[in-house]
Amino acid sequence: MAGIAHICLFLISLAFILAQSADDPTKRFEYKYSFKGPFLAQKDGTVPFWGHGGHAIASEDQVRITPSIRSQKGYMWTNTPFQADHWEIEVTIRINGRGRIGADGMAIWFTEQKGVEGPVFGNNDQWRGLGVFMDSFDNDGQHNNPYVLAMINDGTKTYDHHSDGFSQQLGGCLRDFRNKPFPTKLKVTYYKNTLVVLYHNGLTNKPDDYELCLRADNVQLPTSGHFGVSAATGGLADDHDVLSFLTFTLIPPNEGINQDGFATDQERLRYQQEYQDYQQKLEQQKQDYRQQHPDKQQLDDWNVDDIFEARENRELRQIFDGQTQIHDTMRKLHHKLDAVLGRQESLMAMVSGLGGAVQPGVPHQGGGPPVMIDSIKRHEVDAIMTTQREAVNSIQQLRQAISDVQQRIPNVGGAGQPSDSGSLDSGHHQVLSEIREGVSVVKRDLSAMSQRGGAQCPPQPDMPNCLTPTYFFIMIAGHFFLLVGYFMYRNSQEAKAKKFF
Ligand SMILES: [Ca+2]
Ligand SMILES: [Ca+2]
Repeated sequence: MAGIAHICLFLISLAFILAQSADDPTKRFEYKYSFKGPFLAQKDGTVPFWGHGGHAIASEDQVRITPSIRSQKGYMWTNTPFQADHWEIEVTIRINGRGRIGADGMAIWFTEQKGVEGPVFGNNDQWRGLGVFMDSFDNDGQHNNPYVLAMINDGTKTYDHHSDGFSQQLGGCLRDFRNKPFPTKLKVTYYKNTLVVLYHNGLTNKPDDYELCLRADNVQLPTSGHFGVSAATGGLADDHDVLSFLTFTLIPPNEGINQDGFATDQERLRYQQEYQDYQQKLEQQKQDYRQQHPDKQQLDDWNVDDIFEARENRELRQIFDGQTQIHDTMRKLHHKLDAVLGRQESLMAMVSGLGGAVQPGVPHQGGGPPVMIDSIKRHEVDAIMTTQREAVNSIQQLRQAISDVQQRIPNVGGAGQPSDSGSLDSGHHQVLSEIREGVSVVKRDLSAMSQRGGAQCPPQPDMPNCLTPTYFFIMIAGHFFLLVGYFMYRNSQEAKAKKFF
C-alpha cells in the first residue's frame, strides 16, 4: 500500500508541473517531503520519508503530534534535508480540545538541522531557520491568543514564552484555530526572499478560502533544511493533529522549465527513470509479499474491479433485480389466470351437459363427447332416505297428536255451552241441599242438648260434676286449718334450733 501511495504522490507532482502557467512560478510537488492520507502510515507505524517521536502517533489518515493529555510533546521531521531556493508548504491541521482554553500549541519548522525535543512547542530552542507557531495559550495575559506568528532565529535567540514571543515575531495574526468544523490550513510560501503566511480558518471546506496572515520581505532562510512539525501540551491539553503536509518547490519562470511550461528533456528523463525505479520496486515488493504470504496470493491477484462494485453498477443491478422479480410475479399470475379460465370453461361445459342429461352419470345424449358427471354416492342416498323417513315419522306423530287434541276439544268446549247448563246447576243444587241437611241436623242436636241441660244435673254420685256451696266452704275451711297448723309447727322447730346457737 505504501508503494502505491508513493506512486500516487509522484503522479500528483507531475500533474502540478504540467498545470502551471508560464507567468507564475512553477510548483513541483515534492513527495519525499510530504505526507497525506489515506495509507499515511505503514504497518509498522512509520510514515514514509518522515520520522516522528515523542508522543506523536501516526495513523492511516493523520499524525497526532500530541494527544489531549497534559504535558505531552511530539514532533515529526523529514528524514532528508530539503534543498531549494523557493518553496511552498501547505499544512492541514486540526487542533481540538474539550476545554474553553487550550494549550500549548503547534509549530511548523524549516530549520538547518533536524530538531530535538525541547521547550518551544515540543522542539528545541535556538534553532536556525523559520518557525511558524500556532500559540493557543495566552501566557502574557494580553488576551491575544490563539495567535499565529512567524519567527526567524539564527541560533542565538531564546524564545520568550512569557510574552508569547510577541517582540520576537516576524509577523502574525490573531486567529482562533481551535475546534473548527473543518480542518484549518496554513500555506507558507518562501519565494524570492519573501515570506507569506496564508491562513484557512476551517469554517468551510473550500480549498481556496485563504486569507493573508503575514507577509515579510528580505527574509533569509537556509537553502537546505528540514521541514518539521511539533506540538506540546501543558496544564491544559489539546489534540494536535496534522492531516497532510504538502511541500512544493517553486520554480521561477524560465528556470529549468521550457518557456512552453513543460519540463526539459533532462528532467523528463529523470522523472521517467524515477518512475521506472518505483515500478520495479513495487513489483519486487509484490513478489516478496506473495512469497511470504502464499495463502493470500489469490486475493492479491484479484482485480479491484471484480472485488468492488461501483455505485452506478450497484444501482443498475438493484433495478434489474427488481424488474426481474416483477416479471416473475407477473408470469406466475398469468399462469394462474390461465388455470382459472380453463376451470371456468370446464364448469360451463358441465352445466350445459347437465341441461341435457337425464340421470347423473348417464352420458350426454346430444351427440357430443360424453361428459363425466359426478354421481351421488350410496351413503349419501342412505342418509337422505333416513332423514326423510324420520321426517315422515315426525309428521305422523304430529298428526296423531293433533287428532287427539281435536277429539278432546269438544268435551272441554261443551261445558260452556247453554244446552248443558242444567247438569252443572243440578250438581251445585245437590251440594247445597246436602249442606243444608247437615246444618239442620246440627241445629236439631243443639236444640235437643239445650232442652236436656235446662232440667237438672245428671245423677252421677261418684263424680259430682255440680259443686254445692256448703261442700265448697267446708273444703276451704279444712285447707285453712291445715296451713295454720303447718306454720305453727315450723316456727316451733326454728325456735328449738336457735337455742343451740
Ligand atoms: Ca503561549
Ligand atoms: Ca499572549
